[in-house]
Amino acid sequence: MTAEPLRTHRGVCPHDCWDTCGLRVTTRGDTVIKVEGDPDHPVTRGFICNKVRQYPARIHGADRVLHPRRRVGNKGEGRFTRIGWDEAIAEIASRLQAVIAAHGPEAILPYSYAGTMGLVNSGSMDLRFFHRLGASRLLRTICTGAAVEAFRLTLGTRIGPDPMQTARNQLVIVWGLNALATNIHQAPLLEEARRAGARVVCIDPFRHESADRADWFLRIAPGTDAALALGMMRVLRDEGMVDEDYVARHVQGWDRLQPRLDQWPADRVAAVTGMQAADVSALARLYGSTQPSLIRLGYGPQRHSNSGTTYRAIATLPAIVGAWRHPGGGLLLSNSGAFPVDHAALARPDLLGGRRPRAINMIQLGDALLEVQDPPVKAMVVWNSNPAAVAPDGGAVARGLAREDLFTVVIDQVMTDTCDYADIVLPATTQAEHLDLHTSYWHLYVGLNEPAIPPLGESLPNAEIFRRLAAAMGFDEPCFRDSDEDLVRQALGKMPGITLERLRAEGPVRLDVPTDHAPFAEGGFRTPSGKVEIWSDELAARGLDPLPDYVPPAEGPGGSYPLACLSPKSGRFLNSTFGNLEVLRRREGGPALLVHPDDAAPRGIVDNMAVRVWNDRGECLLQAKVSDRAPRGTVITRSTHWNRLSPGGANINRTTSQRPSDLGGGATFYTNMVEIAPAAGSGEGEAL
Ligand SMILES: Nc1nc2c(c(=O)[nH]1)N[C@H]1C(S)=C(S)[C@@H](COP(=O)(O)OP(=O)(O)OC[C@H]3O[C@@H](n4cnc5c(=O)[nH]c(N)nc54)[C@H](O)[C@@H]3O)O[C@H]1N2
Ligand SMILES: Nc1nc2c(c(=O)[nH]1)N[C@H]1C(S)=C(S)[C@@H](COP(=O)(O)OP(=O)(O)OC[C@H]3O[C@@H](n4cnc5c(=O)[nH]c(N)nc54)[C@H](O)[C@@H]3O)O[C@H]1N2
Ligand code: SF4
Ligand SMILES: [Mo]
Repeated sequence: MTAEPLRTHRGVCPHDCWDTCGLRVTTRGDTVIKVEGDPDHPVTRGFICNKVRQYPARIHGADRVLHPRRRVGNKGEGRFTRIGWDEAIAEIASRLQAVIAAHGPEAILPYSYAGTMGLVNSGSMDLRFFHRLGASRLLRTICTGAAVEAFRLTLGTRIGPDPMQTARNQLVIVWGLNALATNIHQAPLLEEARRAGARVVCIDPFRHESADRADWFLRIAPGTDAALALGMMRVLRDEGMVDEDYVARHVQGWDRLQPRLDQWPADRVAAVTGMQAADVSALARLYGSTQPSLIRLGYGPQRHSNSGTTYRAIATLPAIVGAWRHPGGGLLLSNSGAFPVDHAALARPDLLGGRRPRAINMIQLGDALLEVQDPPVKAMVVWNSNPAAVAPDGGAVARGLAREDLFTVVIDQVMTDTCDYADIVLPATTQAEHLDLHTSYWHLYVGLNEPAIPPLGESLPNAEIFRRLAAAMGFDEPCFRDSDEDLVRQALGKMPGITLERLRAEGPVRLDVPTDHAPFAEGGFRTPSGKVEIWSDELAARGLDPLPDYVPPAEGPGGSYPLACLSPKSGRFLNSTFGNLEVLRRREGGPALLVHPDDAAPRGIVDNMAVRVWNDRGECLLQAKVSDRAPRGTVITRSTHWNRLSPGGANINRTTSQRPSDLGGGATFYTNMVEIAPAAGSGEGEAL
């Protein structure tokens, strides 16, 4: 028998990751044997992370869902039997119709996030279905809720410089971002900048792998960045380092901020942030005297109760020194606003037909399932997300999902923690098996993912599953018959010059943005005034503080729990995705907790000891790593491990809270005070 020939296919990584890599997928017959970085993708440049290099094991793994399944055991138990597609779709349609008849469509809750970022399989046919249904709306806040709102209010959008121009800067402040873990193509760009003479500063509570590469690591107490930003602005003002011309033309409210800056001398900033006063002043002087400069802001500092106003303060900084004048300079959080994707054409909110269903914040899923009435949530459809593992207050989420009177459908590729609670599990295709279109929230390229193999088993793309559900519900609008290619064309409708055919022929296409891109060199912010709105008329009208300020995090030292707990991302997982792959779990070495020696010693905690981590919300077991990489008073665990694969069946989200951030209703995973102690019966060297 002769072996089938090897073939390569052009793909795009679907994951919720800054890099949106171009992929080269190698197949033999219907098997994916290798996934590599596309050498021709200008940003990917032939390398990808170790996670997606394991994609063949994910596609062809033993826990892949290949057929629709119906639950036979108790909720949470994870026992299912195979059923056919027709039976599954008919059962779902009749259960949803029964819920609508008894409680109205708002008793149905869609729950999705960014398992795939593809525009065909996320935010298109799926949302059409729920809009037509009139189901409750989901506020998708779990990742960027506060930042989106803060940037909308302050800059009007999320657009920054082209990250490929990072090396043009003489100073790069990497603020709450661990590039080597979460944004691996940013790391070589920072090295390139350093080789060209730039200084790289890292501001983080966690001395992580990327902090080791910075020229200057500044440790900051969690949730205190607004104090630093205000203190920096005060030094800039007092020492005459403000770009008065830029501020006069393009900033609203600098004058009104002055009394507030008066309150932030460097020694007060130091007392709040735990930094040295001299470092606060030195950082401000460096920032005020170095151009071009870039603040590369991550999402970590934004997972706090006060992060809306914090991100307003940080977003103000580059305008004060005129950093936006320079190509490659200014502030880069996200470039998602740069892509004119026609979301309305995809999601068709007009199918609501004038109805305005209630909104449920996805970070309050526990409350939504346990407490919300009028109507209560009686049915939930989950796709592109694994809330049992990633949503905060995981104990409440698990209790809600365990409700016998809740009808739950989960669409996924593998049997996740959430699938364990499903009544029906539907099998989704992976990126190797479907067509999709991708933009990035970091770089400026659009890419088309071509399927490399046919769908495995009976799996189907999300878009097709929602087409079938729509037909079963009797929705006869033509938009429910749009093909995947139609959806790609609709998404591209407002991107002149970028077509499906061109993407197929050429591979990744750059947005029509010059290399010398300096989006706000001449102002033109997308706010009502066209300026950076330090003073926000909208916030004033809403009765909120119109100026950025430092507000202490909602849970702080002095309460019942003494230690702040951060759970930033691991380089080996993508949120909970890949958390089931043996090879990556082995490399990660199990769920661990970094504890500063001064916090470990008084509690009798030694290296490798099993520790219990708890607060009023819940608890989990982790393995202590005594290390000064964690600051005194803060413990750090990398996320997100599966509950099912964690000791005691619980991960760190048993302790995190459903409290929304000050602006935008965002998640506050990192405002989380806990206590820790040796786990009962644990001894030195005992592995979990
Ligand atoms: N390998 C990998 N890559 C990923 C992901 C993944 O799970 N794994 N997830 C993807 C997703 S969904 C996202 S949103 C991005 C996120 O990308 P990042 O923003 O890099 O990720 P985080 O881990 O949320 O936080 C980054 C840093 O913020 C720090 N931090 C926490 N609190 C504070 C604070 O109060 N102040 C300051 N200055 N720093 C603070 C943390 O210690 C951490 O080092 O990464 C994406 N890329
Ligand atoms: N403690 C703690 N918790 C956190 C965070 C943290 O830093 N600390 N980070 C938060 C952040 S930033 C985010 S963005 C969220 C992430 O939350 P989620 O978006 O829920 O991310 P994942 O855990 O990766 O789950 C995505 C699921 O979608 C599935 N999937 C992938 N592709 C497809 C597809 O094509 N079709 C279907 N149907 N399913 C698919 C995957 O198999 C996976 O089970 O987690 C949050 N949770
Ligand atoms: S997860 Fe991120 S770094 Fe890894 S291949 Fe995907 S886009 Fe690239
Ligand atoms: Mo995220």
